[in-house]
Amino acid sequence: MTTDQIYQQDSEEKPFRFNGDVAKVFPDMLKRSIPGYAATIEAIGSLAARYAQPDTNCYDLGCSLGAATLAMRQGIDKTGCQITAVDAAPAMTARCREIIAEDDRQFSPATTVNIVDADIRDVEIKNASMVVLNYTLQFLLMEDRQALMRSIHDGMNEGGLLLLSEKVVDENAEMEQLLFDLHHEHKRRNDYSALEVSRKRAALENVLIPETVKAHRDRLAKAGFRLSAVWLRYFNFVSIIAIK
Ligand code: GEK
Repeated sequence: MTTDQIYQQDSEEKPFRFNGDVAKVFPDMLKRSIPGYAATIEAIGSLAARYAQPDTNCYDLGCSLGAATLAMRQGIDKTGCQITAVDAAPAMTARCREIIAEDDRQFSPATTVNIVDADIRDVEIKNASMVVLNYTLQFLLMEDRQALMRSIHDGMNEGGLLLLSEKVVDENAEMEQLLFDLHHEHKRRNDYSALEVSRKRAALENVLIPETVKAHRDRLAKAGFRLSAVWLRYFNFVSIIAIK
């Protein structure tokens, strides 16, 4: 795994982009930056075993290098499933294709994966038994989030499962400060310097727009999901499951 040193060198203030430099270090970046990331990937495998249904589609929206896609594929134990993995960053999908091809060569899995270069807002969801938005919605314009959630809901089969993981903000300013500080310390423990942490934070300003847990659950309910629950919270990162 190549170590993320992007904000060691980069002193210029530029917004964060999912480019080739990021794709190269991405697994290390996620592992060191997102508390609970490994747990979400593990749960996606378990949930795929329960929720992916025969002859249906599963979606990984904002797939990056395909970690959630691979977890879903390993979890699925039904026949006739197809995974559509979508990302708008060509540097991500190019590397994702190599990773999935290597998995195909090694394991010849029954579930096929279709990697699509597209904006997730333009993808038609249909006959879906499982949809994953693992830390992706936070990068969408706020005004586009409800419509996306509605189109995901409408393209899912009854009883289908959506997994939504996000960075969040707390309603209470004091608690938000504490959670913010705990995340900062977590990154410092994972060998990011204070300068790297603050540069990355500046680069993500207005690129990653977090909301409260309540805002996410209200949106899911408004989109038509019958149930939702937070199954993981680690500082200011949560993962929610919702059922149609
Ligand atoms: C994982 N899910 O490893 N359309 C398509 N892709 C998008 C869009 C969009 N509108 N906006 C952002 N992306 C992955 C991790 S990373 C999370 C997801 C992070 C893509 C973007 O190109 C990037 O690859 C991904 O969403 C977000 O489980 O970097 O914090």
